[in-house]
Amino acid sequence: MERVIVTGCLGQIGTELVERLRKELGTANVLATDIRMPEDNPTVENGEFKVLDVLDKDRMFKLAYDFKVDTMIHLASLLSSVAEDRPQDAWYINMTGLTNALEVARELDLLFFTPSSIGAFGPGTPKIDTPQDTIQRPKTMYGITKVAGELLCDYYFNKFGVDTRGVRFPGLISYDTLPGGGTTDYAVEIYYEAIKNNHYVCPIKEGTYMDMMYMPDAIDAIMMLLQADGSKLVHRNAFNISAMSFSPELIAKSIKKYRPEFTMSYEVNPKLQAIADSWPNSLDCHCAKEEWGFSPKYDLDKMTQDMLKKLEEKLC
Ligand code: AKB
Repeated sequence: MERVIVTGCLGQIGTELVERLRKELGTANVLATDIRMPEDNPTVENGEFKVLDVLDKDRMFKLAYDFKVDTMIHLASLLSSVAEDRPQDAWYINMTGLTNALEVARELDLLFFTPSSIGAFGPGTPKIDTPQDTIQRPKTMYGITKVAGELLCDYYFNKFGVDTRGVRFPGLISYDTLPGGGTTDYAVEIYYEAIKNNHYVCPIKEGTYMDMMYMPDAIDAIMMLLQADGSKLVHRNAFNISAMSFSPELIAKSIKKYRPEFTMSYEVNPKLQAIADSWPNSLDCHCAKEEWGFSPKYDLDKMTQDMLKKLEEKLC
């Protein structure tokens, strides 16, 4: 990996990944793209940036070709909650965007990364220690696009030899850029509200466990998988990865350790709750550990301390 194009670079993952790629590969070797160009945005201003709608395959090809990339990181996608509101758009954007990106990777012989999600599992999947290879019958449109995406990436590897790689991300928690339209977004919002109001109204029911990870570990995981020896990868696409599994009351308890005045109440959102209930409680990540050395550094309390510190600096 020497020269990279990133789609969806202004999202929660893209913002921090582009910064890391620019640091490791050199600013001139990273082309950040997104569907819009906001003003006063460090990702846009601190390096190469182009507007790209991932539905425009010709422009995607031209940008990748002209920039002479050897790697494509395709992040543009609608998340689970918004995808339930706009299922037709979600299918079109998530699948056409991915197909276009895979085609460009095939035509230009690129190393390829795209994330899947815990959303690729459904109510029929074992909930505890969810295995790497198991039943995947999601009930959400987001999950359906993620399973189809995993299979498509496998297909491009097996049929065309495209070096496709991917992980199933859990909920990602970060202080830099807010997530947009996901089911696990509550685990980010809670920290903002703790700093701003010392209170959070939680849309997810007590006792609902989901896998989560702090963004520095997620960025490390992408970098490690892209730099891993391909011959050692048995699974290649959609490795289970997770750093912790918690329910709303456990994250609230962790925040209280450092801000005793913090309180939480519940106003359950039925749409989000139904999605959360259909996802695993905790993933088995041993394949990622064995095949490419995945090893997250942050547990819940360590993440809470860092989130609160960073958000105090940002918001106060
Ligand atoms: C979402 O909640 O939709 C995402 C995810 C787990 O894929 N954060």
